[in-house]
Amino acid sequence: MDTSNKKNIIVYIVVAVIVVAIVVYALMSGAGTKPTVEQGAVGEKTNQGTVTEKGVVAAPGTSPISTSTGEVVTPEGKPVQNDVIPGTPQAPQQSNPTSPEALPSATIKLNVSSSGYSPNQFTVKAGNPVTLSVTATDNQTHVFAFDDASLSAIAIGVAPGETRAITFNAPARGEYSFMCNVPGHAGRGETGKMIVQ
Ligand SMILES: [Cu+2]
Repeated sequence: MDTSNKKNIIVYIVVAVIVVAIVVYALMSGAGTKPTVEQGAVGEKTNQGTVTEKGVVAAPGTSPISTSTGEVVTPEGKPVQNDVIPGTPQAPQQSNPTSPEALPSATIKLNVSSSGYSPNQFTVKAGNPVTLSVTATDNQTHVFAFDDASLSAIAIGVAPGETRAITFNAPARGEYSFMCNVPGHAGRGETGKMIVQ
């Protein structure tokens, strides 16, 4: 093998290593996976909710999804925070009582009763806006909450028969368990898991 062939091989190897590094970096950083938000004229209904001046609103009372950044924001336009006390101004806001039929088609709809959550598992995309609804299908009050303190702000409380929703920014990839935090309810099986991909 002469010197120029050796040089060529080295160049090929260097180029291959750089290409692999770029691909790995792109996959790990989620490059190209900007939050997706449906665009439309004010008043128009999309699969994520109704377009308003503040963004797309899934149900009256929920935090809007900004049509410019695709992030769930406060009424002042700042990204909501997932790790604050539920109901505070920085937190994603839960909706007023609604009906499951009135919610946009992209909503992840959970039922809860003394026999548990149904479904008890759902999958979302990291960084994307998620609307989740909870319906109490029995004659009890239930409170949806995550176990992880980093998602403390995402909570939904429902009275017997009631449906409410919340729109939040999905966290980083991983598995996040949830439960009903009314005393005794998690212990009898009101638990589940959110998978973030
Ligand atoms: Cu419960």
